[in-house]
Parts: sequence; structure tokens; C-alpha cells
Amino acid sequence: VIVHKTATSSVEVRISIRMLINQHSLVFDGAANPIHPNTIGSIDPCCDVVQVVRDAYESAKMLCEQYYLTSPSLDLKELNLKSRTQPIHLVYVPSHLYHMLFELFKNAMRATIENHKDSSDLPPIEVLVAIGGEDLSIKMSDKGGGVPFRKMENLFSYMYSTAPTPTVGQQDRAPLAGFGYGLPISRLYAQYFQGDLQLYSMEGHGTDAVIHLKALSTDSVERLPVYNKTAKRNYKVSQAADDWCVPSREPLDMAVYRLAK
Ligand code: W6P
Repeated sequence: VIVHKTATSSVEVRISIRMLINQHSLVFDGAANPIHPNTIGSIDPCCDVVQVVRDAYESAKMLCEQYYLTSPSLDLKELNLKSRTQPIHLVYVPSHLYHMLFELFKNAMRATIENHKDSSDLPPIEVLVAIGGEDLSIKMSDKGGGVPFRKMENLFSYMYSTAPTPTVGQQDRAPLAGFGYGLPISRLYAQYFQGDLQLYSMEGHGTDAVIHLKALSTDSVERLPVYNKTAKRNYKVSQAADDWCVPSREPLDMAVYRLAK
């Protein structure tokens, strides 16, 4: 496997290699997956997007209820431009889609609950799946109070991810979603097949998270990392890329926080 000049991230390389190894072993194993007989390795040529949304919601809901004893409901709509009655299918890796949606649901649920602590009813999480001629987009909207614009880019930063989560009270329990590595990795999954993951937030209201995917399999070619001279130089110069947090590169106050713990 080769490393792209834009692939500054070792996670990108890891996603590509894992995809290749997994695909190879699944395909050459010879046995069809008994649960999903149509899949080719990890690729489902007829991936039921709405079903993956429901599955990811149910898993996040279970986690959420363990932690908060409550969870927001799901308001799911689908829009198929070409045929309004046809379900939305896509050639895709369901596990990647599930991973992204699960991450977004956890964040949306946490924001919703933390923002409605003293009210008895929670606003639902709204999901819209829309397919056009080119794009398949999934928008997840929460009314979790949003994130200030200034802090938006932090959500995709691995450095920020390692910061202690500002929880109220319980510092000893892992929160439902602690702005972990989940969001940056989910965006890499989306970008892997030429898609993207974007967050739009309005402080005081809520957050929209949109996953853009290619509707046509001819468009969703893998964004494979390529190894060339530039990449090689990059690896030599900046060994510690921003992907992994080397403890010695952490901000000082975090190192102090760790020592104090
Ligand atoms: C928030 C922060 C966030 C990140 C990702 C997805 C949804 C949300 N909602 O408040």
C-alpha cells in the first residue's frame, strides 16, 4: 500500500490497509456471509442506509440509557428524488457507515440530554436521508444547544480529543461521548470513498451533522493514500504527525492534569 501526498494522517493509511486486508481475507475465505449473503467481503452492493441508521440509533440509545437513564427519540425521514416509494440503497461498506452514524448519535444524544437537564421532555434527533443523482446525504440534527463557532474546528482535532472532558460531577465514569477520536476518524471513513462529514452548529440551538456520500458506485472510488517523494519527506521531517498524541507533545497543563490525577 502506498501513501498519498495529502495523506498526512496515519489513520488514513490504517483505514486503507485494514480495508484491503479485511476485503482480501473475506473474499478469499470462499464462504459467503450467512447473515448477509449479498455482501462481497465487507462491501454491500445493496446497503440499506435507513436500516443502518436505525441500527446505529438503537446501539447509541442503549449506551445512552445506561448512562443517563433516558434517551431522545428518533425522527427519521427519507427522500428518494428518483422514485419516492423506493427504499434508499447504496453500494457501501455498512460497517463504516454504522461507525460514523453511531458516533454522531452518541454526540447528538449527549448534547440533547445535557441541554435539557431540567425539562421533562427531550426533543427528538431528526435524521433525513436524501438521495439525488449524484449524492446520498444523511443529515442528523439535534437541539442540543450547539457549539460556539470558534470551537467548531476543535471537534475534529485529536489533540482536543484527549483533553479531560468537562463533565459535571462524575469525573470517574467515561461519558457517553467525550469528543473522542470518533469524529475525526468518522470523517476519514466518509472521505475514504470520496464523501465527507461536516458539522454545522448554531450556538443556542443545536447542531447539524451531515454525511455526504457518492450515490453512484462509479464515483465512490477509494481515496487511496499514495507513497511518493513528497510523502517520504513528510514522514522523515514530521515523524510525530498530529494523528497520535505523544504524551510529551501534549500541552503542559494536560500533562499536569495527568500527574495530579
Ligand atoms: C453537539 C456536538 C456534536 C458533535 C457531533 C455531532 C453532533 C453534535 N452535537 O452539540
